[in-house]
Amino acid sequence: MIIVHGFGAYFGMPDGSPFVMKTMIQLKLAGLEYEHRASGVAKAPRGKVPYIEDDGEIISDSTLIRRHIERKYKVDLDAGLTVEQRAAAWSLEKMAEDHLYFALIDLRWRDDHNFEVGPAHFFDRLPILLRSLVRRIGRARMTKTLYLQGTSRLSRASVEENAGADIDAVAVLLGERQYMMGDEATAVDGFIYGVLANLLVPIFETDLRRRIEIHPNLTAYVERLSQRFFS
Ligand SMILES: N[C@@H](CCC(=O)N[C@@H](CS)C(=O)NCC(=O)O)C(=O)O
Repeated sequence: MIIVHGFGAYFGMPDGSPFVMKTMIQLKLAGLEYEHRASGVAKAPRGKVPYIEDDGEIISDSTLIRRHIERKYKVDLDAGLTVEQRAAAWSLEKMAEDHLYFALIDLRWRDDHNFEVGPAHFFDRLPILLRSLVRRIGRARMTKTLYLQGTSRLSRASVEENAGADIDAVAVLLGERQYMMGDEATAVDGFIYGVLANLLVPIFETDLRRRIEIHPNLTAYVERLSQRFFS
């Protein structure tokens, strides 16, 4: 059986990482069973989750995992899509992964309240004497990543405005459809669901939750996928 290594369940989400949620959904779409483990990044080959173990083979990075399962198990997670639709789905997924996602983590790691109620808990399993030190180091490392990536050089208002435009774009593209690309779920639904569901987590203070909630099609979409994949 395939093992999916992630952070484990946090904040009411099946996993603390939307990338892990993407992989979990894509495995379900491929009809493959898996065991989900809360391993964290300590043994992750690229220092990030998700990574999977499949019959002794270790694959990290959600996109490489998707490619692995499509090749090995001869499934097409975009079955039924035209070449143009596949291109649109890929662009949409990468906008969400490489832009909207960074707003999600910027709002969680940079804001003191959001950090305390959220990512600070990623360190709870550490021995008490080490916990606050490792938590500080972890936050400093993430802050540096966000600075190098560029998002945290913007004001919070600009981060939310830019991410709000992503959310509005997803809402327009979804329209009245059941899934992002039509009546059937495809690969792109994995991350779009993962990131929207995380932005809706009520303990975090962010305008982006309200930005999603003004689009009833988006809240219905998140509810529909929660029911189908994680109920
Ligand atoms: N490109 C990677 C991104 C994965 C990623 O950024 N994972 C985050 C969690 S959402 C992580 O493991 N971060 C830990 C770290 O950077 O130390 C993928 O698609 O799997």
